[in-house]
Amino acid sequence: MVAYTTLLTAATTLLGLTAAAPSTITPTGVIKRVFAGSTTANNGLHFEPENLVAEVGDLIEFHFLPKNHTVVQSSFDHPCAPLAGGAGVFSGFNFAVKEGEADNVFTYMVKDKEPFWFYCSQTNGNHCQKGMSGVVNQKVDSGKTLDVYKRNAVNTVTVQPSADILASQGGSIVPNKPL
Ligand SMILES: *[C@@H]1O[C@H](CO)[C@@H](O)[C@H](O)[C@H]1NC(C)=O
Ligand SMILES: [Cu+2]
Repeated sequence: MVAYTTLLTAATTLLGLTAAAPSTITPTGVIKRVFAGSTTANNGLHFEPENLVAEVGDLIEFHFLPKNHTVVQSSFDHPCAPLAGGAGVFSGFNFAVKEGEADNVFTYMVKDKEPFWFYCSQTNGNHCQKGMSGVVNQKVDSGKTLDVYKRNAVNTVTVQPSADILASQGGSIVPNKPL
């Protein structure tokens, strides 16, 4: 929170918009857990749940099940590719695990009510093309649904968000605490 506020303040100063009110996100305290991988659905290439509704300030917390998955923020228009501009959320390949859950989880805070598309960027087995993607706050009426995203993903080639595959951004890697 502190870093985020500071950044916004710095950007505001830079633009000379001193009158603009500093916008900060108030945490709701709500944590929504998503499991990356699964022993059942879609042969494990799945986020559960994969279609979430969340409020600004909610934390989305990814728990990684076996294999070697990631979470990458995407756009509806370009499935299996990171958000343009390089500022999207990325967990990094930091959660490979053979059984149970990875020792750490990846969390990010919901910043607005716009759809947040995400996919797994594991190319070994083409996870995204096989349906390992999800969305927070999709707009059903727009026709931009997760079903369509998945259909469009089939013929894409996965793009990694950065050359350094461990470099997570836009969220936090924290210990996986038992409930
Ligand atoms: C996880 O997957 C990435 C990308 O395929 C690979 O470079 C990395 O070595 C893998 N890590 C482990 C621990 O298997
Ligand atoms: Cu995956």
